[in-house]
Amino acid sequence: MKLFSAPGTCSTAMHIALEWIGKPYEVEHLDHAAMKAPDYLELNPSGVVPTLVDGDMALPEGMAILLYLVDQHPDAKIGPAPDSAERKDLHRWLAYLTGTLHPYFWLHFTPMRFTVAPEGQPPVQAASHILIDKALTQIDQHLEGRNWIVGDRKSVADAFLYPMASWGYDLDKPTSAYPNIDRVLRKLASDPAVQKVHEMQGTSARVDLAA
Ligand SMILES: N[C@@H](CCC(=O)N[C@@H](CS)C(=O)NCC(=O)O)C(=O)O
Repeated sequence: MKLFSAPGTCSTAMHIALEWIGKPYEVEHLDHAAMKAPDYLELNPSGVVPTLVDGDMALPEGMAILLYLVDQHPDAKIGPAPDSAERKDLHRWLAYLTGTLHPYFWLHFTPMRFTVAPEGQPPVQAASHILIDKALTQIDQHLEGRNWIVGDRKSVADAFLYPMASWGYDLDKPTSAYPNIDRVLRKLASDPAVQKVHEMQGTSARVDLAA
């Protein structure tokens, strides 16, 4: 398997999942220009990371990749099996994380894509902070009294929360203001697989593990 990724982005989640699986894989880190190059656009017409290549197959879209990895590697137990009662919860939370929380961060990071007026960018960012707070509050409430997002073991849903909530540490209302998310992020930041991913990316955990 080969993952096309970029340090610190959402594709960190798929990289963590590959580490949890523990089988040989390759990662290629792309910069912005490489994501828009014709050979990469053949694999991922959106020109974004992640893309997973497995044999002849190239699969874009984070949620699709994470579910593929769960199902192709059942022994790794990185998500509930398709016939289990908890599987619907994995779908629900992956859909929310990839389809709601993640796009809210696009408004924060790339406000210029959401307004045609330069003076419109600060209000777009301000709106993103309200939306991100709403989503992180919902996730934090869900995590109250729980160890992980789905069931009682870590899953690809937690892996996807990791980069999203890591971005949140830079906001005016930082991720540390959401105690249950902060607790899960701390556990993940201490996970050897996550630490290996940081090392391979040349990044470091945003959670202050000493605090
Ligand atoms: N719908 C895609 C979105 C992926 C996405 O937004 N990736 C970002 C990094 S977190 C990216 O590559 N952005 C580059 C760009 O938008 O030009 C997915 O879920 O995989």
